[in-house]
Amino acid sequence: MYTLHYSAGACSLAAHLVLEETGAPYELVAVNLKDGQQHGEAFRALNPKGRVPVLIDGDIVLTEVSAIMIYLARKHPAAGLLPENALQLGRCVEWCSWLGSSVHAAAVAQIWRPNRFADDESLHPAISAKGRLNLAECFGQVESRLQKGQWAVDNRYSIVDPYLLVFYRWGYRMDLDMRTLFPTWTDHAERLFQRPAIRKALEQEGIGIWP
Ligand SMILES: N[C@@H](CCC(=O)N[C@@H](CS)C(=O)NCC(=O)O)C(=O)O
Repeated sequence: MYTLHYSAGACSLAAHLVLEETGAPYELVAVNLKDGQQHGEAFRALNPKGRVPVLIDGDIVLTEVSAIMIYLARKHPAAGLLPENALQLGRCVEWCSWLGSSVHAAAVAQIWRPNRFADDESLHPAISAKGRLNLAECFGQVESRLQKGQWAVDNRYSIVDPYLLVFYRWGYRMDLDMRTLFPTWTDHAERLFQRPAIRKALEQEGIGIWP
């Protein structure tokens, strides 16, 4: 039995979606990020970085979205979430690495957490504005790399697809009209929403895709 520490709609959603796709039993533990629970002693003992997601598997404590998704995919190969083929595997890591760094840790953080980049609050609007430009460039790249009717890597469903959904949802929270701006990515999100595992995990978190 796995335990996933998550926060509704946070990047931990990708790990949750993958966990649900594996069909393995798990329990969810909600972490209240707004109340700062991630900085409390109990949570820091699990993850000194003070972030979700955290996956517990027996004695194993694993952090970082991509690491958790890769671990789960390899532990449950029948779910077919991570290719064996060297190039396809490389493509999956290429996507995950970029989504976790340039998109999440840089662009998104600049917009939502400018305090990570400068203590001087007068600089925060400029940092967020630059984050919006960075995000627009990244989202444009997602749109041009995806192909209508296809999954991200060689049209083979993988851990990359649910990870993309996290950012698609966040687009709306940043007041981007995702449907109009990114029609191919929207088609991708709509196809994800047809998958029972995706619907179930979203329901468990009490969230949807569209506002
Ligand atoms: N590099 C980490 C990032 C994790 C992360 O930033 N999680 C956010 C939620 S999306 C969080 O826990 N934020 C709480 C905070 O920054 O205080 C990963 O990929 O798992």
